[in-house]
Amino acid sequence: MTDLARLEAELTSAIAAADTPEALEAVRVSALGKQGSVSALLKGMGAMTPEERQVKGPLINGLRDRVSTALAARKARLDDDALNARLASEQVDLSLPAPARRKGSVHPTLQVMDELIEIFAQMGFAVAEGPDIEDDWHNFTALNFPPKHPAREMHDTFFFAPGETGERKLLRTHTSPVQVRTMVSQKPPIRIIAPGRVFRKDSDQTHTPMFHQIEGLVIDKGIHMGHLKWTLEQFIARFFETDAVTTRFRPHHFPFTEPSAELDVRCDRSGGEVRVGQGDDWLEVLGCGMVHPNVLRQCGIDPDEYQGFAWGMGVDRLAMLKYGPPDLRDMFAGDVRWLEHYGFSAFQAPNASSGLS
Ligand code: 2NL
Repeated sequence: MTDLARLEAELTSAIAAADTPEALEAVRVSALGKQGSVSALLKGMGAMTPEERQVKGPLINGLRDRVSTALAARKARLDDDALNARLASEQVDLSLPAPARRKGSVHPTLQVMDELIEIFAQMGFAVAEGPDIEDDWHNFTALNFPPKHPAREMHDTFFFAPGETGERKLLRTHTSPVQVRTMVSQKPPIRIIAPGRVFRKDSDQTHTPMFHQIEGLVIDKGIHMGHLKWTLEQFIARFFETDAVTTRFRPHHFPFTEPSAELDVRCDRSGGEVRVGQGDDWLEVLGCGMVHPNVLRQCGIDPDEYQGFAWGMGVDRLAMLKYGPPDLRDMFAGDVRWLEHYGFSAFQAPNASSGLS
């Protein structure tokens, strides 16, 4: 038996005998490590005559290749065995009953989302949806945000890396692109609400990088601020379940509406929580306005023929107001104890006959 054949036989049996990853690694180091037996043979080739190297080179390289292959195969086998052992010891019995206390519940945000959808459905609005990943045109340009305008930065947008065409996709910063898509694809009259997740690069006590919005849009002939005021006051009375709603429209600015306003409702904060329908404080509920003629034009609607109003509101904030979870960040922590406390039964979805909440 040649020295090479003997070394190969030794290494092969050492590899087969290694029964832990550590033992196998020790064999690898003893053969292919810096001071390893096979490495020494490879180094030795430098000192050979060309003739000798022509004969021994292929033998040594062949040995190195076979040892590497055997090490890799053994490693795969040991990893497999380790995984199988773990799977066997960590078995989960899926037939076990769930603990009685851990029943699922409906998150306050989605409960309020359902209430809002129910209210507007009764008023004749259809629900429209669109993608979370949007392009610059639907999220900004069509909504009358001028190019490079700081308002784009104000929205703290999450941008994706530019694609092959150089276009940067983004996570929608509001649900308005859903209304844009509706205006582009449908003829007026339009009466829709767009509920959904929106994303802004913002995180502190009162902001989370993902939150929920519902926006609404009405487009028809002869639409004016009176329609906006009546619709939103009706909505607020139903949502806060009181007839005693007093509202206040404060002038505001949005690029996509003109005129624009923020809508406050009269409330009472003296008892620690907010009560709508009494008191002499004000609670900001939503932003709204008449759809800007530039937005109508961008979406292929003639502003001389059609007018519209739109509004938008934060659903998580409304859920906190109505159902009292105090900290916005807890809303998305996924803590089952929190959900047990603030969650709703899935069997009590809001509907017209049994009441909203
Ligand atoms: C807010 C304010 C608002 C809109 C959203 C809108 C959409 C289109 C055209 C015109 Cl397509 N307007 N949406 C209008 C006014 C206010 O949201 O404070 N949201 C949380």
